[in-house]
Amino acid sequence: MNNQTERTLVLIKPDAVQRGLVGDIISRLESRGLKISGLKIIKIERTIAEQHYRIHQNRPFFPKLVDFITSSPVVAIVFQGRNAVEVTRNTMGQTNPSEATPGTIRGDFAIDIGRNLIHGSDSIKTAGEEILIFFTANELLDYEVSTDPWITEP
Ligand code: D4T
Repeated sequence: MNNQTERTLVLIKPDAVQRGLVGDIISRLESRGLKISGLKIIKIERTIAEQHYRIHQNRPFFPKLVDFITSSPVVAIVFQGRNAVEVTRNTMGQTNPSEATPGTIRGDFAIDIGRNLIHGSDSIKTAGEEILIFFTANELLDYEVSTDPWITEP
């Protein structure tokens, strides 16, 4: 992985899995130019969810947030590419889907902040921490594809 490449954690949340939006969401991020480094479907355990969302532990919505993210399977993905953190966040759209710009994932498919389809790490530092919660080092692959120089200027 060269030093301009970042990795970010994406969780395709239970609402998106239940609604059959997994393929569409992956496709948007993949066609943007991000590469899948790791991918799995999991049912998140409560202790893991509480750890992942610990920054919100004193907010009123915390119990419902943990209930929701543990209610049904999620797809966990590590995406890799130049500016992966920022690119993923702006492809997702605003946290509150009612404010998200059309053309973004949330802006096209969601209306409720408690059902906002996708999580993406909010900084490079957070991404590093979050990836470690969901993936071991040997579950993440760094590989080249022939389109690399057509997506990112070397
Ligand atoms: P996640 O973490 O799910 O990617 O969302 P964001 O990074 O975009 O937003 P966040 O951390 O501020 O919120 C985490 C998660 O909590 C839900 N939420 C948030 C909620 O249900 N009610 C609220 O008032 C807020 C602020 C939505 C996302």
